[in-house]
Amino acid sequence: MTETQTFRIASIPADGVGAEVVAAGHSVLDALESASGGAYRFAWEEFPWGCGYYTKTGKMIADDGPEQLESFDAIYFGAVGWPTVPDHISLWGLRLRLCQGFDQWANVRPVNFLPGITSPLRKADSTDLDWVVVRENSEGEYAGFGGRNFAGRDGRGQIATQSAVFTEVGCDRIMRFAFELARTRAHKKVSSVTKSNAQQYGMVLWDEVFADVSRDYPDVETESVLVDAMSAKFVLRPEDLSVVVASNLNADILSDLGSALAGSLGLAASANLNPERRYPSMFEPVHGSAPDIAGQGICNPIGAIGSAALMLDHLGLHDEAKRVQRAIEATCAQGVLTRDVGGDASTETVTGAVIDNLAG
Ligand code: GGG
Repeated sequence: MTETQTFRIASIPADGVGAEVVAAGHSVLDALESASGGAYRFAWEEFPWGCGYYTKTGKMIADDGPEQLESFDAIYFGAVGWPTVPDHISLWGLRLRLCQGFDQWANVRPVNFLPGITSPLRKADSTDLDWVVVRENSEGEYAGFGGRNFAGRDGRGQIATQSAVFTEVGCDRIMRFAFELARTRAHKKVSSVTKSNAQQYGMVLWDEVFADVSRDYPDVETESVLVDAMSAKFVLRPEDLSVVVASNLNADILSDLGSALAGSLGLAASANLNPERRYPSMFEPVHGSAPDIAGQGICNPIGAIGSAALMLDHLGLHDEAKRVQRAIEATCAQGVLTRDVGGDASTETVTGAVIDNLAG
């Protein structure tokens, strides 16, 4: 008899709809586990961190939170943010603390164009589109450099600075990551995005490193595009894109635009990867905590379930990852959709349909 392989997963539902979508992904993995005939099991441990924890303790995560998470095989995350806690405190206190603390420097955000979902792009059928946004996840505009000074006598003289930090090593590794990814795809192309005409130091370094790294990948088509032009290109020339690599802030904005163009932010999955595998990687839907619909059982679980598929792939369960992705596609094609994508199904109904479709 072969031994059961155990994967230890830390779940952090955090805030708002985070709990609902993490529960959805958890049940999909439970269903896979039950069908695996004992080949593998997921050992889950849930952590109560987030804005509720902050209200009780003044902290978004326990002091020794990172140490508690370090030995897990992966982290499955929901969403962070709640109106009672300033967003910069909740984001820095939890999501960014984990991404930066665990050196998850590559944030992979596939843009999922799914059957049965109407994209606002002009193309009637957008399922032939296939983009991945690769977000530099450790520095850039999110380096956390800056400060506030000079309140002045009347309290109106404040100066705030916020510096972006670009290191040659940071640029080089994210670009090589994007090129390696492009090599695995049908459309072997990397589009690099900056605003290097206006931001003449860090983003010019980014452009120079991109040109250097490109020379090592002559089989991959390249382009460098300014972020404003790239926003227009997402809408007007969508078939021209494959892998898009950008800094922390630019990629965050472009991936939201991409998922809105695919039909809804609720569809978008992501992986915060520590490619060296020294620390656990973290998988989460791109969307936030959506306080306006939290607790109503109507949020879209597809982004979180897609993130669970990315987690399976990372754990080496490649066939299972494909099965989950196919089940997502079948569910959407059947028209079992939450209201953000034009349906009226609940979170639970969509999750149940994905589980039913795992068998297909
Ligand atoms: N699941 C992703 C999430 O909770 N995002 C919250 C957010 O505000 N993110 C902003 C960012 O990561 O830049």
